Amino acid sequence: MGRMKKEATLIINIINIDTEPKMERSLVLIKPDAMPRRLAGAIVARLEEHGLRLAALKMLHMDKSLARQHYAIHQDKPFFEGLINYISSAPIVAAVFEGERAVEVIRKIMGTTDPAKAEPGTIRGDFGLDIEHNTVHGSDSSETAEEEIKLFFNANEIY
Ligand code: IDP
Ligand code: MG
Repeated sequence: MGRMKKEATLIINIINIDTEPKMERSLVLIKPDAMPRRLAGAIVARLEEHGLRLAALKMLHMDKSLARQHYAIHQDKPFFEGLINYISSAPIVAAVFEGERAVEVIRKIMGTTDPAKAEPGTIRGDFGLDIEHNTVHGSDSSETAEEEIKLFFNANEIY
């Protein structure tokens, strides 16, 4: 292939990568602090209002083993044991949402980890109580999302 043609092909490929819709899935957890405050429906609604498609939904009480697997990346952090106790303290809602760049979009709608720093209008900014009791979980990358989804849902529970 000539140099010009190679360069043209490269440019076309770059344009395609940039414009192709990136359909992703993300795991969302509505954490224990949200449930007694009757926020589950409002949180699902906020995500749906942004055009994200609900692909799976269930209520469950996480046991410590599932909690440790889900938060394994934080096992050496000082807050790990507290986090495991908290997330397994009461029933929660787990959901899979799908959409273009769903991981990034959901993280924006959730707001930053610490509710004190999260923007008003975000789920954590509006509803979060403190850095631990921050109302929602959303996967932090497409790869982690697929791993996390497998912990909570069988393939035949995802639509
Ligand atoms: P993320 O949920 O925004 O991705 P991570 O840093 O992955 O934040 O932390 C996972 C979860 O651990 C947080 O959502 C929060 O519930 C809890 N957490 C994070 N940092 C702290 C902390 O400094 N103290 C107590 N809990 C924390
Ligand atoms: Mg995280």
